[in-house]
Amino acid sequence: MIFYPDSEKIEKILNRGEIFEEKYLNSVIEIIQKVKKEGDRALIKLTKKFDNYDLEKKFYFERSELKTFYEKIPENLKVAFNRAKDNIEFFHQAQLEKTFLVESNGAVLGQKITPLEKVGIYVPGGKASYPSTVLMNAVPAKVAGVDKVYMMSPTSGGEINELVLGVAYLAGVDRVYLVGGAQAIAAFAYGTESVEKVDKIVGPGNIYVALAKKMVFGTVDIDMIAGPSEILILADDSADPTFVAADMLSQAEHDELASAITITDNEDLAKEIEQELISQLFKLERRSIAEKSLKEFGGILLVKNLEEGIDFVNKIAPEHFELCVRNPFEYLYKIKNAGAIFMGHYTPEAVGDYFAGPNHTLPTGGSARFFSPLGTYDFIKRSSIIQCSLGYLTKFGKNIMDMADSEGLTAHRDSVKYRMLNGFKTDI
Ligand code: HSO
Ligand code: ZN
Repeated sequence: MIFYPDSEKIEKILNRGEIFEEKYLNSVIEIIQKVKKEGDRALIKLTKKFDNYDLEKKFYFERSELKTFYEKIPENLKVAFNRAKDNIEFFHQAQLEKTFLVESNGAVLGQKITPLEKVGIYVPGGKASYPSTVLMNAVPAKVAGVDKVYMMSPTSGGEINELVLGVAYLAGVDRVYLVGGAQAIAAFAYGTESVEKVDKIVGPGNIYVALAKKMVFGTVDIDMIAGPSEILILADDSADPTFVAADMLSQAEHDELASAITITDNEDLAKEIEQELISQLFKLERRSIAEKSLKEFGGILLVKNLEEGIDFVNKIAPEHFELCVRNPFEYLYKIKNAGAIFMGHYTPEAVGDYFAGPNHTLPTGGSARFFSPLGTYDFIKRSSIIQCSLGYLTKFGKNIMDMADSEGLTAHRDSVKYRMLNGFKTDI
């Protein structure tokens, strides 16, 4: 499991975001067109075909119906999810952007913040149906002031994840449709008789969902294209191999395509982590998934020194990054590309996955180079504001007219000129 900077594995890890498969594209286009044309009828047919579920029995749950699922949640979980919700709310409130006005050269300039009106959240079905993801997607939307939050989640073979529905109530979701796949994304983007068209679609999904989101982008906004989950750990000699191995496995167990890597400059530690991985893997419920993931995209990268390690961190641009070192704050400023940074020996990624407050929807596949975590800024838009006076135009009108002339746009020039000439009539 130990590998070195010159090994082939590095290339594979650096190119991990490129698993976009064109062979799915045609069927996604077909599904989108069908939903656009036939609306609910297409959703009913496709859901029968792909999920073996009859939407005509139950198409969606209204908020009032979701409440019964919330009430059924066992008490210990109710406490945990409520605490997590409060933490997520607190963090995202701190993230809110505000409308502002400033004065510049006598003009009033500003930026007005307006929440999106309607948002659609996609929550995968089956094994990857995580109630924590419902909180992480819906709570920031509500904190940002989104009026309607709708959710789509497929039933797997007619089975409904009741915890997901209960947590949807806790998170403030208004309605849950029992629809999945590319057809769910198309319904959100174009609307059907039963589905209200939304302004933005967020949430993870399989390759069909990801491709469909890419295709409807522009008709609606989307958050990002999320791929398999990843963790990268930078460990120095102070790291505990048991903790490091456990954190690697916590990511590897998500998906066979997940990536779990530790970078260290300490050979003894590397060997100890390897031993720990083997013994902890043995006890894991999802052993076969974690094992495959480690083999394909995981391992321990032994570097000359931590400086070289940090270069790799920034190149890999991981979704989750743990600084398992003695003084994590000494390294923080050197980290340029990472979705979430977990500091020190007592911050396992799971704390962030479930509970602390920052979002667990994070950029994967190296896209932390340019994407940020999901946040309240994803659920608002900005409008700029300008207010001038006659005095302003008297002072700067000539500059503006000269610029308009230089572009040959005389109507632009005249819109300033008329005001300068007639200003005494309108400047009130
Ligand atoms: N690590 C996942 C989130 C998650 N973990 C949900 C557990 N449940 C992607 O960030
Ligand atoms: Zn996780």
